[in-house]
Amino acid sequence: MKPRVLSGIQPTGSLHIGNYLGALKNWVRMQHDYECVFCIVDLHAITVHQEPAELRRKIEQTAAIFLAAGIDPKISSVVVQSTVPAHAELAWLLTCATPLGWLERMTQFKDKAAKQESIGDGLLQYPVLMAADILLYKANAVPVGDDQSQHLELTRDIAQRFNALYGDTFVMPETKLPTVGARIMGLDDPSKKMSKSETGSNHAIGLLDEPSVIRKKVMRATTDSNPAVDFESMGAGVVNLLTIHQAFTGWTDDQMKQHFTGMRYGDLKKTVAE
Ligand code: ATP
Ligand code: LTN
Repeated sequence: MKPRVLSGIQPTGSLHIGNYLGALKNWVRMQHDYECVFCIVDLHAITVHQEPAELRRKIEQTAAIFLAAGIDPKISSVVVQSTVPAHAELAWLLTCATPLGWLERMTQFKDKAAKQESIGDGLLQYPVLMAADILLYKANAVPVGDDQSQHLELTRDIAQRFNALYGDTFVMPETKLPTVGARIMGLDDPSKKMSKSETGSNHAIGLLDEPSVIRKKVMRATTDSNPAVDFESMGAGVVNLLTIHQAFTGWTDDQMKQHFTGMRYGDLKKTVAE
């Protein structure tokens, strides 16, 4: 039997190249070696308010993007989380085995809570539901971007605790990060992770953006005060543009250095935009 993969994306906002390079691209590659379940996690999406009609539209759009990116429904399962009640049921059982302090320490909770006027309990429980998604399918591997590493560690902690309390029940899942592109940063502010929930018009490159829009966004990306690429001293914006290029092309570090050393930023941006 092939080992199992489970991963998920929230049907919120517009999917961007961070979602593709951090998650989707790896999913497409792994589906031949693993038995895969890819989840559209609408129950996670409603931890912050969503308009019901818009959420339904986003679920369909996310499914279409999965297929367009190369997820093959003949070999992989695509699941809308809320259609399988066992996700929420297991989440409750795991909630009862999870100390509150573990959840309050999660950085995503702290970041998202800081942006809300009143903090819903769902936001705190979010990683327990994520643990349920993974443990329910006895997934061996979970391909995600770097921002989810802490949630994966928590998943293993919850599984270990549950197994210790009730006997060997859950498989320990392994985190699978891409070697390049695990954390794509915002084009407008390279100190922040590219994210669907950031509203700035030059923040993210959407998977559904027109080529002309993508070019404009890349040309406007924040760099640093050097005139040209110097691999010994680069600001985060330049590192980000090079990372995006490397993740899409699959070039080695040596190829990157040979091609880009000394290149002026205008030309670097033109190359990345193409
Ligand atoms: P939100 O801002 O609404 O939380 P998001 O952009 O973080 O959304 P998610 O649906 O939470 O997107 O994430 C889906 C997948 O994409 C996860 O595996 C996550 O790790 C990955 N991912 C999200 N943003 C990035 C990024 N900037 N770089 C690499 N991977 C990312
Ligand atoms: N929290 C994840 C989405 C997610 C997920 C999962 C990822 C929900 N359930 C299970 C991997 C496995 C995020 O990317 N924000």
